[in-house]
Amino acid sequence: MGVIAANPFDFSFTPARTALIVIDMQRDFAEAGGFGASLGNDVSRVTRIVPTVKRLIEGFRAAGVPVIHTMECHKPDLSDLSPAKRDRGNPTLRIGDLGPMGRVLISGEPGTEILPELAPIDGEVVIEKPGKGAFYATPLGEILKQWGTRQLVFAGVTTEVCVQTSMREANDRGFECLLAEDATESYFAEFKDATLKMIRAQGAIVGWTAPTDAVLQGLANA
Ligand code: TIU
Repeated sequence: MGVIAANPFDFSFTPARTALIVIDMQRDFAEAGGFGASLGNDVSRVTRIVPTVKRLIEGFRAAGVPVIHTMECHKPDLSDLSPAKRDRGNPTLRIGDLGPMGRVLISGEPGTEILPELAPIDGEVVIEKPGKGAFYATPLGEILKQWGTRQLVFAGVTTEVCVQTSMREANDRGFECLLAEDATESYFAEFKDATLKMIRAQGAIVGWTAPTDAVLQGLANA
């Protein structure tokens, strides 16, 4: 058993039943010319957390606890992209359009790739997801069931969109979830802050939050 000093109270976990899920640390959300920037966002907020996410990933690798990566992306024929998603907002580049980093959020395109500093290593699961949540229309739930995973640590972007949606999906599927506070980011400081608060409110109604140092300390002592 391990314990992470977390909010609103300690998070107990069993390393053999735990996994780290790194949400959508893709070039398209972090680099100029990508989808995030095309929506009018300041992407430097995302690049700032890369060293912390890297430290978290390396800690899980060192502890032998699985790391799962997700990528928000769609099939080249757009058959998994609903008009409701494609037409939302007023981006200068829509999903599937050709931009400076290839076709936006399309599987296999350069912009869709995970940032090189955080790239998956051999044997790590990479989930391509067409929705904001990591469980919707993906094999993630089945994989975690096969592994016997019960607890999930989350990191990645953006806090209130794909991370929170995935955490809520996981919570409803019976997982105990912790979000690494400084290994997640939003394009909006106030949205990140509100999300961390709403996750751990009401006695951890969605889950726990903790700084990366506390997560790594809990892993090292487990
Ligand atoms: N990965 C993810 O959060 N996708 C988004 O589109 N997020 C925004 O905040 N736009």
